[in-house]
Amino acid sequence: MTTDAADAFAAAYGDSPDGVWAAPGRINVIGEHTDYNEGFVLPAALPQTTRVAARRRTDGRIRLTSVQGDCRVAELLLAELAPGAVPGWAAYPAGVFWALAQAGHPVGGADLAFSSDVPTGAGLSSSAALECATAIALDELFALGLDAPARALLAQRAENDFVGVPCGALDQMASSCCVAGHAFFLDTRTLTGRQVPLDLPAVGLSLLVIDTRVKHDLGDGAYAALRAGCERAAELLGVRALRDVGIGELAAAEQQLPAELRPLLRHVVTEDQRVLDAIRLLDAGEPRGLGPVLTAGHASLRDDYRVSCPETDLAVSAANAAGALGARMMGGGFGGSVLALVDTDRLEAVERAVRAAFAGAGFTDPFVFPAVPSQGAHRIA
Ligand code: GAF
Repeated sequence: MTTDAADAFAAAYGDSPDGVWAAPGRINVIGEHTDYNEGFVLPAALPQTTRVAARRRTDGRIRLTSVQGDCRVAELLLAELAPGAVPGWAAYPAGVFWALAQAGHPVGGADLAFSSDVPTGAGLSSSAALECATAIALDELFALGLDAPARALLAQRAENDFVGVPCGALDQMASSCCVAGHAFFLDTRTLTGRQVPLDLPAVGLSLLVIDTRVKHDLGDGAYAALRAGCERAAELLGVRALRDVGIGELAAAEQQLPAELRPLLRHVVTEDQRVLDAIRLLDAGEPRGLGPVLTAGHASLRDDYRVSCPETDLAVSAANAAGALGARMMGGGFGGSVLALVDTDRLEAVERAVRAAFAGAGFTDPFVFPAVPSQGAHRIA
């Protein structure tokens, strides 16, 4: 099987790879900013993937190239990898080598060539796709025998400790562990979960992704500040994480916090409840009921967590006004993508209405595509 990553590999290194692997971006049906509060999430993998063609080396050298990164080759030494030392996109795969080595796994060097169609900075986990593709490739090249959750946690460690972004486990667990045709209900405290069938086309529904093209950057400090605010709130409340505040205890807990931390608590507690509501609806065969849950999630991210922006707000209101059952922004926020639940026969009308609203507001034309729940990281050649 020939792939764009294998072609890039041949062009960069003049040979063929030992194998080619792919890891997807993700949507998140509901459960935003709950993962680092040890709460619940409900992602599904996208068909868009990052592919990596890879060949094992035994001399500790690492060569990295990417079609989207101008095909220049970055050369690194495994023994010299250190947090903060690798600039740009190469930090993500380099971080995975580092995390594996730190955990005592016998990895050597490797030549890798990447190609990706996961939109970057769009709240669709392009970074996790890059990390998880690297993790599965190295796992198999060096016969490490890891399972999908273990690879996800090493990828998260790469992002936390090597790249320096204090993300939770949502993105890497989704990219590694999702199953085609399903959403993945995950408890991020216990890292246990279950695959929930999500065959929306069978009931005349579709999930639409609206990438506003407003690029977000989790490394710019705002995400870390929100996480620190949640941790401070948990400390003041005397709980391990905000996950431990039940919805029935919310009003009393708010009174124990300074005003600026109350909205963070409100979002996290109500968002965990929305994930449980979504699961109940899916288990009961009532997927249309997800619509209001999504829109309530957006209001909470906009008004309490304050990670929305004019473009995501407009995408949500325009989609809903055009007949979407519900919509919300996804991911870290400050830009990125909106997910809308739409009757399949209204897809075109909703897309048209959102584009027209963006044009009217003078915003960049959004990139709109249907989300089809797809396979987590796997080998393709
Ligand atoms: C980003 C982070 F990487 C995730 O861990 C998660 O916190 C998400 O923002 C918000 O739900 O994607």
